Amino acid sequence: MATSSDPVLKPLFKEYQFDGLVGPTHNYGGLSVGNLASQKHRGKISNPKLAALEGLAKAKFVHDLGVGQALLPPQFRPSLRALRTLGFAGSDEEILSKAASTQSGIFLRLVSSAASMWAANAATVAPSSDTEDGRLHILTANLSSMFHRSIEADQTKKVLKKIFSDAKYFQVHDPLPSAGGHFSDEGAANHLRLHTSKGTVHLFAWGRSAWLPRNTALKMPKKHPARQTLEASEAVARILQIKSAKVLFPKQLPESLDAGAFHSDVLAVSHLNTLLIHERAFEDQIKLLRDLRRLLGEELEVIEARTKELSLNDAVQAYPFNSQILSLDSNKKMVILAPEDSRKNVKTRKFFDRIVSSKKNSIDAVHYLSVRQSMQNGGGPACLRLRVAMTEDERSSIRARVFLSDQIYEPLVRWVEKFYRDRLEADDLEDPKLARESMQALDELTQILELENIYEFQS
Ligand code: SUG
Repeated sequence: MATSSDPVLKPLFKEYQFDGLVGPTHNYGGLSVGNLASQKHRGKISNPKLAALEGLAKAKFVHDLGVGQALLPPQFRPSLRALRTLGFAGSDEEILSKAASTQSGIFLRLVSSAASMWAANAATVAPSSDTEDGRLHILTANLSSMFHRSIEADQTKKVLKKIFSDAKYFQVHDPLPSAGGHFSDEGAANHLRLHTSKGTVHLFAWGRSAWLPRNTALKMPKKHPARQTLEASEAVARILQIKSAKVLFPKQLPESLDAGAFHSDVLAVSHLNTLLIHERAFEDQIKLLRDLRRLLGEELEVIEARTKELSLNDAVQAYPFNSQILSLDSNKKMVILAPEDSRKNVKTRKFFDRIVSSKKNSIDAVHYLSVRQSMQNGGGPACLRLRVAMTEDERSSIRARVFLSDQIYEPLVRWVEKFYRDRLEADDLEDPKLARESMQALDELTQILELENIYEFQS
C-alpha cells in the first residue's frame, strides 16, 4: 500500500537546480579534446562578464518559474597552487610569468579555466528516497580524465561539505581514486534518474572500461576519447547506496562520442517520468528502452529523436538534449529550458515544436535562453546545473545563503558588473592584476552567499 512518504502521492521532494556561477577567468583555452565547441573556439576572445550575467539570467528565469534554484561559487583561478605543484616557484607574479612562457602557455591555460561553472560535472547525487540509509548522498566527481578539470575536485568537495553539512541528512563523499584514470568519473553529466509510481531507475553511463577482459569485444570511439569508465560508474552506484535492482549501466555509443557527445547529457536528459533522448545516445538503445518500460511501466514518457529527424551533428551543434526539463510547482506540466542555439537550428526547432504540439507527453512549452559564452566551451543549460532533490527538512538544514532569491539576485548582478572583465584573451591570463581581481571578487562573493572561508586565500 502506498504511504504518505511516497513521492508520487505527495510531492515531498522539491528539485533544486544548483548552478555553477561563472568565474572571472572564463576563457577559450581549447582544453577539451573531443568537445568540439572547446576546440573550435580555442584562442577566441571571451567575455567573462557576459558569461556570468547569462548564467545569472538563466538562474533567475528558473527561479521566476517557481522552480528551486541555488548557486555554487566559482573556483579561484588561475590556480597558483596547481602551478606550485608543477614546480613553478617564486612570487605569484613570477609563477604566472614563468608558466606563461613555458610550452606556449599551456600550463597557464590549464590552471585558468573557469570550468567549475559546469556544475553537472561537480558530483553525482542520489535523493534520500532512493538510498539504503535514507540520507541524501553526494559523490564529488574526480574529473580525472582532463587535468584542467581534475584540479576542481578538492575545492568542490569542500564547498559541497560546507553547504550540505548536516550529517543527519547528507553525506558528501570524497572523489573516487584518480590514479591511471581507471575510475574516471564525470559526475551527474553521465547520470539519469527516472521515476514513476512503479519505481525508480538510475542510469550511470560510461564510455570505456579499465579492466574488462581484453577478449570482450568492446566497441570504442575512433577519433575522440571516452572519459568515464564502467568501473567508475559501478563505484558511483555503490557509494550512493542506490538500491541495486534499480540501477542500469548504459554504454555511450562510440559513434556519438566521435560526433562530439563527450558526456551522455549531450544526447539525453531525464526528469521524473520523462526521458528526452537521441536515438544514437547509447548502445543497444532498443533493449535499454524496453528495460525501462518494464521497470517503470506505462507512465514512462520517452521522447526520442530519430537520426532522420535530427542528425547527431545537429544535436551536438545545437544541444537540444542539454536542456533542463522543469516541473512547475502548480501543476503536472513540464517545460523545457533549451539553449538559444536550438531555436536557431531549423531541425532542432522543429523537433521541439513537435514535442510541444504532441498530446503524448507532459511538455507544455519550450523556453529558449542564450548561454552563448558557455556553449562556446561545450556547456549548455544542463551542464551549468547540478540537480538536488530535497525534502523541506533537508533544505531547511542548509544555512548558507545559496538559494536564489530576489534579495540576492540584484547584489549578484552588481557584483559581476563591479569585478568582471568584458574581454579576456590568452595573454591576459598572466596579468597578476587578473588574479588579484579574482581574489577580491570571490572574497566579496562569500559574503553575499554567507559561505565564509571556502577559499585557501581566505585562511
Ligand atoms: O569538460 N569544457 C567542459 C564542458 C563541460 C560540459 N558539461 C556537461 N556536458 N555536463 C568540458 O569539456 C572547455 C574549457 C576550455 O577549453 O578552455 C571545457 O572544459
